[in-house]
Amino acid sequence: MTFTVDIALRERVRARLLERGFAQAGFADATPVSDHVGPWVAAGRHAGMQWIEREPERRNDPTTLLPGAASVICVAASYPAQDGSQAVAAYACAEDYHHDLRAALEEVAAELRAWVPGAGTRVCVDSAPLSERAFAARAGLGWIGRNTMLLNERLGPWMLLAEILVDAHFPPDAPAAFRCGSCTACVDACPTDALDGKGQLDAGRCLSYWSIEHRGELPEAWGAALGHRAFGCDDCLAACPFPAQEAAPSSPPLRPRPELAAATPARLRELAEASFKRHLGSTPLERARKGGLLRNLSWVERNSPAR
Ligand code: B12
Ligand code: SF4
Ligand code: SF4
Repeated sequence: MTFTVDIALRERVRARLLERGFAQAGFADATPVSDHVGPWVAAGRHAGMQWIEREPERRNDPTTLLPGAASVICVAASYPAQDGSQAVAAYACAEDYHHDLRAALEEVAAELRAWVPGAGTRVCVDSAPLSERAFAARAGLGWIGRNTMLLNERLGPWMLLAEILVDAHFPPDAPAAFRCGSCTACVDACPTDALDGKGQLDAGRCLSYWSIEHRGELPEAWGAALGHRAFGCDDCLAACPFPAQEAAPSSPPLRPRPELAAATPARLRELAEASFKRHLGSTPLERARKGGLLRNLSWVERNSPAR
């Protein structure tokens, strides 16, 4: 039988997550969300990301990750916005969030288990096969915009998502309303027409995919399309009118490295060649590995030799 938690305890957990530095925390029922990933994969929009082909329906159902999961506790960690002109995307200018967000969530999950004796938890940070944006939307952290990002008025799209799955039932929060209105700024700003305007992204046309996920050489057209981008792309985030005011600074579980936001391609090459592992191995750039970053930098240098 699933244990049901009262509102006072829910608010205690939320308060702890906010104290621990998350910008937002929300609660969603763990019943499956409708399958968006399956049709997306079937349409071939996942490009070369074969890992997402494996049981895409698992991503909708948290009980495949934690048997008996009844609630998904969703958190957002905010990070400083960039204007899209940088070589490294904003989220990657911090120590690898997988490690630091996980450590902060494990700490709160242990407290939760002490408050709800017998409860089981599982922490998920990006790499778990879970539709993080769909559950974050259900938990009221924001809405899914035309750039497919989870965003809200206060932080815009500049936040990373993570979750604690729990087999106790917490009273859920209300989902946020869709607030994009008639805006299409992100769709118009995408340099490669990767967004269809109806909330679908074609990874095979996305510079974030080509610079981070694609393995091997870049086809000529996509290397040239990278322009100045050595890792990731923020154009469809930077174009967004949200947040209307200055976004929140980094949530404490993220440890920003300002020198990465300011790094020129030449400096990135220097760091990667001196010791990728030591200088960049603890940041999200690790995902592209040394070879992927140097491959991208060669294109960036070719595309804009003056930088
Ligand atoms: C694969 C992946 C990518 C791929 C594909 C991106 C994509 N749009 O699908 C690539 C490599 C291109 C990519 C790029 C980026 N990514 Co990425 N990525 C993922 C990953 C691992 C899986 C996403 C996935 O399943 N995609 C398939 C689509 C079909 O599913 P989906 O993302 O869940 O979103 C759809 C459904 O949720 C559906 N939906 C479901 N329920 C509902 C409910 C409502 C009301 C609505 C309207 C829609 C809806 O609509 C969504 C849009 O199609 C997630 C982590 C995770 N485990 O979820 C991170 C994740 C989505 N990425 C993230 C980030 C930060 C980025 C980049 C900004 C990095 C960068 N600067 O380069 C870019 C942004 C590009 C963009 N506009 O999406 C963050 C996004 C945080 C946020 N605020 O939304 C995530 C959540 C990682 C994290 N833990 O924080 N990413
Ligand atoms: S990340 Fe860049 S290439 Fe990908 S959809 Fe957004 S603007 Fe387009
Ligand atoms: S740029 Fe406009 S359409 Fe795109 S996510 Fe932001 S508000 Fe929504």
